[in-house]
Amino acid sequence: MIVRTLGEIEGSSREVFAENSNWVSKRFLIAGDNMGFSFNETIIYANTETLIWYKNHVEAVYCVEGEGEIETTEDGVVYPIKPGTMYALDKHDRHFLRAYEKDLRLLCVFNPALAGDEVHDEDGSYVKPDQQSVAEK
Ligand code: 9YT
Repeated sequence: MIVRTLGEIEGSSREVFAENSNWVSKRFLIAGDNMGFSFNETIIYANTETLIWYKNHVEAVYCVEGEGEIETTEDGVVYPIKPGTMYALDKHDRHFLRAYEKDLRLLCVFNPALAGDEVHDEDGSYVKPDQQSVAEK
């Protein structure tokens, strides 16, 4: 059984801040936990836009707080995000993620699991699992 609290994550190496300061990811479950997926709470800061393209992962995202939108870059379709909305990047969809005037609080599941220390590269992606360094357990 694994039990963790937000208080334990915050201030530890499982709390990862984006290099562009657009988000913080609190990584409750990472690859080293051997669940086959990772599970994060992510805060997307208000009034930000982030280009994301998870070429090497699929991700499901469930919004519990805030308001924003995603825009898929291939076709320009905009999907509103608010509490109760889930989206899944099942096709490795390249997209902009925008938070409006309040922070977005999102619960995120990645497969394969994140090693734990990933931040986006210049494409907005994370490295392949076999290129990952293994973060703190
Ligand atoms: C929704 C999303 O992908 N936000 C960027 C951070 C990511 N969720 C993460 O690493 O937790």
